Amino acid sequence: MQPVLQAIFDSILNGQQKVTAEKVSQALAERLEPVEILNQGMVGAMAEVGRLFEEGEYFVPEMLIAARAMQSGLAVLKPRLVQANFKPVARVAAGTVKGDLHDIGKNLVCMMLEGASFEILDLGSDVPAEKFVAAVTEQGANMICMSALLTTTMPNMRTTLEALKAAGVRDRVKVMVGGAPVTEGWAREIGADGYATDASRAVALARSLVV
Ligand code: B12
Repeated sequence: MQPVLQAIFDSILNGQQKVTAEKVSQALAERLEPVEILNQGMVGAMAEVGRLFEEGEYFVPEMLIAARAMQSGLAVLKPRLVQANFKPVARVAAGTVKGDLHDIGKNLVCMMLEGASFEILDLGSDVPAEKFVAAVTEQGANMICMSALLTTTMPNMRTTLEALKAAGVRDRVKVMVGGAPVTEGWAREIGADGYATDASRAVALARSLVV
């Protein structure tokens, strides 16, 4: 790995917010591709944080400060991932489902979609089904992106799909799901329109769903 990418990786593992932001700026100044910085330096580091947590070397506070460092790096990267967009392709309501506070992956999906000319209504994290429904009925969203990082919150994706049906608006929206524990099979089982493993594939999927 390039030294600056290694430095970004290490600074996220160590939860150094300021260093992460500085090193991401440095990598951009060195003309590294934003997507390379993101995938190798940053997303790779979060996967390592997850591994350390599983092995009992990291605990929630370490995960939290690593996540903050990741967010500070993403703030620097965002303008380069999101280019000026013109006519929106679709209006996307995005959120992490009820009970789930993990928002880094959802934020990345939003950034990449925004860069691909989708209009984003970011509903945040811990989003109840009614809020997704209201985004469709009151704000005219025609696509929904639901993220879940916990096996215990995945069923809330199904709850949202059921609420959309109950409100009579299921056929007005395309529903995409994702997050580490989510699979293609799960997406099919709950009746979502699509699933993607990462933010770049989420863009390709979203494009295929709007045409
Ligand atoms: C950072 C982190 C946290 C932070 C979150 C901070 C934040 N603002 O997000 C904090 C410290 C708050 C946290 C808390 C908890 N966490 Co946590 N956390 C993580 C960690 C290390 C990284 C997650 C992350 O950001 N990954 C990086 C992003 C970029 O990846 P991603 O989210 O998967 O998103 C990508 C794709 O999945 C996809 N995608 C995501 N969303 C969507 C949506 C759509 C529509 C599409 C198409 C694609 C898509 O695209 C994204 C970009 O490529 C993971 C480990 C892991 N390997 O995932 C554990 C992990 C998810 N956490 C875990 C646990 C257990 C918890 C806690 C319960 C711990 C506790 N005892 O309190 C709490 C739960 C809090 C809650 N109610 O939500 C477990 C979950 C286990 C399980 N099977 O359910 C994991 C897997 C750790 C582990 N190995 O055990 N956590």
